[in-house]
Amino acid sequence: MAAVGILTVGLVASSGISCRPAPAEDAGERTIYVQATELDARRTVEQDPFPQETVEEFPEYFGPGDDPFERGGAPGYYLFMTAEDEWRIGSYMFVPQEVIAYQGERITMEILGVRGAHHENVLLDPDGEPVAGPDGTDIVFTVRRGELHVIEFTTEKTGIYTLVCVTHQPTMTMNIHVLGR
Ligand SMILES: [Cu+2]
Repeated sequence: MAAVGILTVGLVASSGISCRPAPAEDAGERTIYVQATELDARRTVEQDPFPQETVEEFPEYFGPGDDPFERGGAPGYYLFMTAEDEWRIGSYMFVPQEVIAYQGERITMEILGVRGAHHENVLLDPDGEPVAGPDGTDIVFTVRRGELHVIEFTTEKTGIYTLVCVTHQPTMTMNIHVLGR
């Protein structure tokens, strides 16, 4: 009986410790490795005819509809004829697009400019407000192809932080899902 009693006390004590929320400042560090990039495909019209119906159905993304050689619509998307016999389709993105973190973590994010000439970015908190870095200034920065840009911030709120490339909307946004401890 005595042994059972000790075991019971031990379980209660350990469960009490594990349920205590960790202080936000003790949540640790996390490094996230990111590519600023794009995915695309090139096809000859012999392989696949130019998908004119996509341009006409979504002109806000892929327009204008009257000149397939002109690149227009939303800057995050493209679909256009590159030559008389070839077309190209694609979109810009961060890889990864979805990231998980915990509240109170000190995040280091390394963003490598791989494809796309340049990306103008801002980091927003779950309320849509710019996030400040360690020096107190808002995290607003440009990544050019060939550069590695490092940002640091702390996930003070739970919810979804977003890294937004304002150059390439609506496709180029990373969601950082910050969970409570
Ligand atoms: Cu971009």
